[in-house]
Amino acid sequence: MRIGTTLTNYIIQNQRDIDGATGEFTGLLNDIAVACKKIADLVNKGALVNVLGATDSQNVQGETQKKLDVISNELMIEALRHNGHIAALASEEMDSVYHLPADAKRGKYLLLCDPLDGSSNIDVNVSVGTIFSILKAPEGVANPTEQDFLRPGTKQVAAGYCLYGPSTMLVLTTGNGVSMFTLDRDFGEFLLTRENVVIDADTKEFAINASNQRFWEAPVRRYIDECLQGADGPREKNFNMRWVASMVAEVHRILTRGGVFMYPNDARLKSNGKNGKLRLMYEANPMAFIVEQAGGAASTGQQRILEVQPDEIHQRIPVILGSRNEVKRLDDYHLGA
Ligand code: AHM
Ligand code: MG
Repeated sequence: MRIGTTLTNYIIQNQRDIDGATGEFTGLLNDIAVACKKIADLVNKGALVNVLGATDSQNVQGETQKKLDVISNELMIEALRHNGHIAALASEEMDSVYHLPADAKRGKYLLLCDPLDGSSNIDVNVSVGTIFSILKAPEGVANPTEQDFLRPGTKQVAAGYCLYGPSTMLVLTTGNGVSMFTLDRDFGEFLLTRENVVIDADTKEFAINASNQRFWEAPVRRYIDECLQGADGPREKNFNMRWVASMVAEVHRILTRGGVFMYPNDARLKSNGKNGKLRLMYEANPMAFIVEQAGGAASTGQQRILEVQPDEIHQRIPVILGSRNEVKRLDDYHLGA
């Protein structure tokens, strides 16, 4: 498609490739884009509009919510609840499924989102993002329940993220490759700036929070240890390391220049009863879908992320994703352990 075409036009053109899609799907992506533009505006203005800092409330994960976490969640709901494109919404910032007002028309999609991922970065003016995953809603159900959301990532109709960085970019897959759009603030539109994104199969760059090293399991320890030995070790090449602590920025870098990202399970998380840190349904699944659509891979170390059957909306999962030969190597190390 022509570089510079608007997101709306792009979606209309692509809609025919999506099984059973009607104008509703275009409408839904448009609603999400509207919310993202509003969030982008607030993230950009920051202290000028008094949105930095924390609230005194916690989300279901027991994490203190930032003001912008709460506002972004409200903006997503506001953009979606009256337009008739979704049947229900689930978010990192809400304990349970959000049901539409009784008088609102029900649409045929379910939306899962992390309205503002990487929010520990807000106050230090580093990139954050919105992540979303779209599933089909069950037919004829006015108020879908948590059970209706619990589908593996392979069932996603579309997924994407919006990165609030030096530029605001929306990255999207509808299962037919990955496209990137850049927000033109003069026109208020996302314009197509890159299509058919491909992640190199090999890389010399990894991303992991190394402060957790002493808690890692043996396969991750071995992998990172070998990377750090560089040209003197078994990998026979030097590696570079990055950690933004913002998954959206991390995945965007990998889509741009390759790499592997890991947030594995570890002894510290396990002792707190957690299976990894990141959430399966609105962090790992949408990112796994995007990465696979760009020719990369996404795994728990034991299993393809997209095939994991969820047990609950806020379920956590170990995540390894990016350049496929590195993900394969990590899978092999897990298998051998
Ligand atoms: P959040 O949803 O509470 O923002 O947490 C998710 C973020 C990811 O963006 C990032 O990869 C990770 O948490 C960073 O974790 P850590 O602070 O442990 O390095
Ligand atoms: Mg998050």
